[in-house]
Amino acid sequence: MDTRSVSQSKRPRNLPSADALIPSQIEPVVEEVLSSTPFIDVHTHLFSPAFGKLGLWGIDELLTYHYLEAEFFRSSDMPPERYWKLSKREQADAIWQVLFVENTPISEATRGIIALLKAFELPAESADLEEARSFFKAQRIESHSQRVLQMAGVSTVAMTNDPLDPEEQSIWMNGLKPHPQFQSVLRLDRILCDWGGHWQQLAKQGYAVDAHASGKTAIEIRRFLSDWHERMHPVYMAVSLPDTFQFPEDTIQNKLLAEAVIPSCRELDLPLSLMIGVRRQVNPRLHLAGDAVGRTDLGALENLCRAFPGNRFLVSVLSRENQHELCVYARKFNNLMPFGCWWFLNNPSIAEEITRERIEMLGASFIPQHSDARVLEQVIYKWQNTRMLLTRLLANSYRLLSNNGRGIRRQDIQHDVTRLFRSNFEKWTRLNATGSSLSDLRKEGHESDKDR
Ligand code: FIX
Ligand code: ZN
Repeated sequence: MDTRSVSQSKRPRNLPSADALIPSQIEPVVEEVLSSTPFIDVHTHLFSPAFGKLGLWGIDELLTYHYLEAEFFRSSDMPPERYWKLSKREQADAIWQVLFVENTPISEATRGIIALLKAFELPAESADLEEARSFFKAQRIESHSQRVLQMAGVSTVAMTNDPLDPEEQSIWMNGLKPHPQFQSVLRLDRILCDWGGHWQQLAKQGYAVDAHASGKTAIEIRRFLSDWHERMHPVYMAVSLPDTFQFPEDTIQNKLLAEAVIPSCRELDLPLSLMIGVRRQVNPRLHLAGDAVGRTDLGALENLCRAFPGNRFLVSVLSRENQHELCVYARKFNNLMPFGCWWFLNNPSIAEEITRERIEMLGASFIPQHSDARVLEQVIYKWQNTRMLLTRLLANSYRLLSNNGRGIRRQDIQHDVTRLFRSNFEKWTRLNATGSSLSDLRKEGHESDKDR
């Protein structure tokens, strides 16, 4: 018996088109497309130069990144209380000595520092940081930030802007010139995760809110959000939520979410980013490095996506154990866009597993990565790593597809890479495509370098 199905036997063989790549060309073309496509970094803690001291950059900030501080406390006998009393420069020296001089920097975060030093042609094995310090001291932040984004292959970054952060607030209130490469994001952690500690700030600004979120509170928060929308022009609103997050549940947080934030997002046509699964301050002695992770009940996300089909949700979950479920929910709800391998997941082994799973389950309908950079130059090594990983993963997917009988053309690869690292986000946030290519960025970088 002929085992071919009727339709198979009648259909002419689907021959690869003339411009299809031969298998050995696939990986180099994927690599080339990834390196020439400017990415959008959809979540960072960076600031445009106009924010002054809030924007972190340079070797001392890089070495005192909280990822490295956590590793430092594992290899040093210095108690955290003593470390916090040191100056930033002394802290950086201590971390360099322990993690880079006395030990081999094989962890992901320490390797990142080495990659950065190499990118700026700075010594990676010296006993002190003097040369690196004088290099960064000679930079002007305006041209340096442009050069760094160009080196990272990133056209645009999304900042994290909390209107209740006292330092940021005054900068926004004094009027801030928007920067085309630094998009703002309205972060709601203070409002949604600690209403008790922050409602009075809104009340002082003239919004009729109260501690119990009763009466006109929800309407007034919507007015507050719309005022800040006018001031900031954010590309989305965002909140990070604990692993214990439940929805629906009778809490102030959920009341504010359902009656203020979600309707505001709909009205202002903004997505809401939910970053779920953090266990804040499990070890307060470590300050920012003291947060951990917990598996969450993604039934809460299911309920939100189903209850609010007119809203768009950008979602990252911190626990490795929640990743497969997130993909399943994204298959059920097209108002859900998974993004990034967040924080403790941004390691090659875990990012590989998650990204492969997402490609297999969602094709190109997700955003593979964000840098979460807190210090400007981190975007260089973080995006270098992402491009390296995606080269392997995408090339493998195209090889499998080619074996299945579909010709792969350069334009197919370009289409997918643009979708993954630009247009999924542009479409979700209605961000206008700038159309700037990496060669435009390079030109801009060169020009500003000359200005120095
Ligand atoms: O809540 C967040 O946006 C987290 O990404 C950060 O607060 C966290 O400390 C971090 O830097 C993770 O990469
Ligand atoms: Zn973050």
